[in-house]
Amino acid sequence: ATAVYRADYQAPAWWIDTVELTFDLDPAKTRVLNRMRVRRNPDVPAQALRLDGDELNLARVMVNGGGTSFKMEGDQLVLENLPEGDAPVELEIFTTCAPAKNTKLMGLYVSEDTFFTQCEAEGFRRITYFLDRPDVMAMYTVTLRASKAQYPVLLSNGNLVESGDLEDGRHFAKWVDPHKKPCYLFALVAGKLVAREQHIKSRAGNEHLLQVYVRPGDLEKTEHAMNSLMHSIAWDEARFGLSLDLERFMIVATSDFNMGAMENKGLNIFNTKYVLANQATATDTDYFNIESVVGHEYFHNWTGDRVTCRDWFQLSLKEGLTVFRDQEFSMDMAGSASARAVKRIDDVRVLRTVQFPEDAGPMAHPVRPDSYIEINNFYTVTIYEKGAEVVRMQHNLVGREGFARGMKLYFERHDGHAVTCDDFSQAIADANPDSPLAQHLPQFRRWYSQAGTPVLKAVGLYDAAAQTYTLTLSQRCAPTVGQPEKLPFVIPVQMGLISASGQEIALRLQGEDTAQAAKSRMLVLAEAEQRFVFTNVTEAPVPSLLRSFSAPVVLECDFSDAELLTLLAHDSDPFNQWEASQRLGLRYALKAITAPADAADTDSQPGAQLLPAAFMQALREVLGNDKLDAAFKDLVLTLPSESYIAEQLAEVDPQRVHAVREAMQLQLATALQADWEALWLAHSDTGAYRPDHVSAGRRALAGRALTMLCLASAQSGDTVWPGKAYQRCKDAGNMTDRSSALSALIYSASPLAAQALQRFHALFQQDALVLDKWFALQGSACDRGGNVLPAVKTLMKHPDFQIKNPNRARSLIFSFCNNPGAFHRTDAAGYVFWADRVIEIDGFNPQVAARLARVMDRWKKLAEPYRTAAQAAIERVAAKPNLSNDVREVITRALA
Ligand code: BAL
Ligand code: ZN
Repeated sequence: ATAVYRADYQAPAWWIDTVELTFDLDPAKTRVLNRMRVRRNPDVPAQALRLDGDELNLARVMVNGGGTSFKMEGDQLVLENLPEGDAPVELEIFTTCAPAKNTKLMGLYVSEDTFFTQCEAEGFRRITYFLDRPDVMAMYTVTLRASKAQYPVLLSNGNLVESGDLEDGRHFAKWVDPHKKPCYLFALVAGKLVAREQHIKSRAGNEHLLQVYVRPGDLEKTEHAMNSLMHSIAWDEARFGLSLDLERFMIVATSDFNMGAMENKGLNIFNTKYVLANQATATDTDYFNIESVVGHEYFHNWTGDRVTCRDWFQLSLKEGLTVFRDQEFSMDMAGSASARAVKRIDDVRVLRTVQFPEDAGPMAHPVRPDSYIEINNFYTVTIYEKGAEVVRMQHNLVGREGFARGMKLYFERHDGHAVTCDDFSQAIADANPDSPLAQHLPQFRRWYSQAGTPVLKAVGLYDAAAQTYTLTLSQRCAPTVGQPEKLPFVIPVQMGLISASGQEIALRLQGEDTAQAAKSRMLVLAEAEQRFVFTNVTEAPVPSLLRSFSAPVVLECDFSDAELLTLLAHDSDPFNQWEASQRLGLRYALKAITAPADAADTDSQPGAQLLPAAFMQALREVLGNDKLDAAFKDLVLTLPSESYIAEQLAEVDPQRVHAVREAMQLQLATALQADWEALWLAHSDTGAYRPDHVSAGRRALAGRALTMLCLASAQSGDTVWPGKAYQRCKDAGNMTDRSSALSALIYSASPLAAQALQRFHALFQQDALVLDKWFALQGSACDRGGNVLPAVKTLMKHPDFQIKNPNRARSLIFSFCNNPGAFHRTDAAGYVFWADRVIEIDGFNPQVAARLARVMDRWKKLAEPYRTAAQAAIERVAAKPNLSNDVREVITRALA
């Protein structure tokens, strides 16, 4: 496998203007007739036409209706003798493929007797020979032919223009997509499906048909997805003036899918996980995820489909922007300021616990990478979530209205084209010439080119005599793979100053005539170090920095405990209120973890008081504060995760981290027992189920209270709370309450857990998505003396476990491997299990295997004996011949 470099980009030597595809669908052998009209790109020196293919059987090639010479070079079909000149050439290629044998789930495959496609990034070449690159955009006409009894529904992109019966019980459907598109957006679906339908009229007065296709029996679980789609359409019109450009918009759900969902033009294909929901089977989180993913795929219709990427190095052009859009959509749907903050906190938690480690590890890459071996490995949290943060900073630097103007200009300039990340930021800046973004644009673009998480250091100095407060901001960024030196970033720092009594202080920088009315403002750090002097500051303030997480950086600031308690109690920015609780929790965890060994042995024992009284009191006040939302309280009471704590350490003993965090949990459970009981009483009856943010918050807090009460009971030997949890597992009217009660029993190692698990399984054995939860709960269980791995191995033999189904593999294997306390064992058995599964899964689905391989990214930080054992496991995978490019790239980077 060889690397591809961004610097090597060249425009295609040929264009494909039109494509007519005819499919004779058969699981064993599908015949594909591909008629293309191609022409030379006059801007590029004449070259042979090189078409990409992968695992295809080539039967015939014709040019302008006659035979032609061709040759194969690797997987490419090379046509060297095409007619000279600018005239279009008619090319006809006839191939066959074997969808039933396609376990990679890329290209055309079969799932539960239904045909599906997945073409992004390079799956179309597994369907037919093509210029499989996003900058070749063509008009598609697609005819599907198949047995009418077995495949009554035949779908492809665009509009259905003709359908009818054929001989021998077969039928056909012909689809024309009115928009040109890159081949990665092609899709077809054929099978026994039913649809929920909705006719809508857009603001512009156009009629559209919306359809959500699922397997018969699942129709009643599609209402939320349909509502989410309608909300997405209305939101994009209202916020960005972007309307649906198709008569028909379809979503189809499949239970075998490598990703979450896919934005194929007009025919989105979804993992069932992000479509199906009713209150009995889906949790609040599922409901919110469905809304977010339906939104994400729909928003791609403009940011991705209408304007696409020039090459795959520009992937974040569409993904970062579309994640930003779906985050904004979810926040706008959430409504209240508090609910918006909860969503922001959730997003930042993902960024910090998954993307920051990626940016510091062997797979670190810029938001716009410079090279890759396997593009599938670059559908990462850096491209998606950090990419969204980079778009968010641009939004913040030009303001909400300015960003809308920038988007308008972006579409005016680039609609129908394949463009770059630079084109995007240029449009946003050009639409806002007086903004700090325009002022700093070349430097701002370092967010796209430099990998790594910058550290923002803040030092405040109060001068009581001069009544000034000097804030010195500086930045640094550690070297990453291939990038030893980093130049300063442009860092927007939203901030405020708070008095010891909790008042917001008016912000007036030296040289300004008057204080700004707003008590929160944005500073822009563009140098390695800058000083900001605030005047008329009458008492020593506590700085509230990086409000709403205004830049994806690590903030280093020498806050005292008292200052953090002030922020927790009084900051008007809810993100920073929460952040203060996390800094304190992290501080006490790190103190206990790094304490000398003899002290450590006692500190992490049950009953150890690792969290000081003042912090406990502050948490008690948060729990009792009627003005705070339940969801927010739940987040404040969530300790930093083991993996987040581990990231802060130079050398990690995962069992020590686990023990300390568990000791802290136990302290929260026992010391706040009366508070948890009061919360349970106040929140456990959530009434009729509605998946709105307020009642979801109440359920989340009730679930946490129950978990804490079961944990405290395990300590005291009391059986009342486990009994209540068991009862809730039996009687709950919704999946959120049921699964959180089950989780409470498992987490507290209650003797009732096994029975509850058994009942849960019996109740839901027909529901694949709920069974995924059942497996996941056990794979992510809190480890007690190494009990999780044997349980996982037993579950691998369960009749409901199917390793080839990505959702099921993720639910058990990935849950276990991402469960630090269970995975990192002194006997290395977790690593042996990991290596075996990576090798096994790579044999049939490299994309999923490579994701699992990433679990070991941070192995070099491990203390002994974990480090040596991890290395041995990774080397064992590396030594396996015939590894896929996907896994090979991840493993090679890990060992480098
Ligand atoms: N484009 C791949 C799936 C997604 O990001 O929507
Ligand atoms: Zn996307």
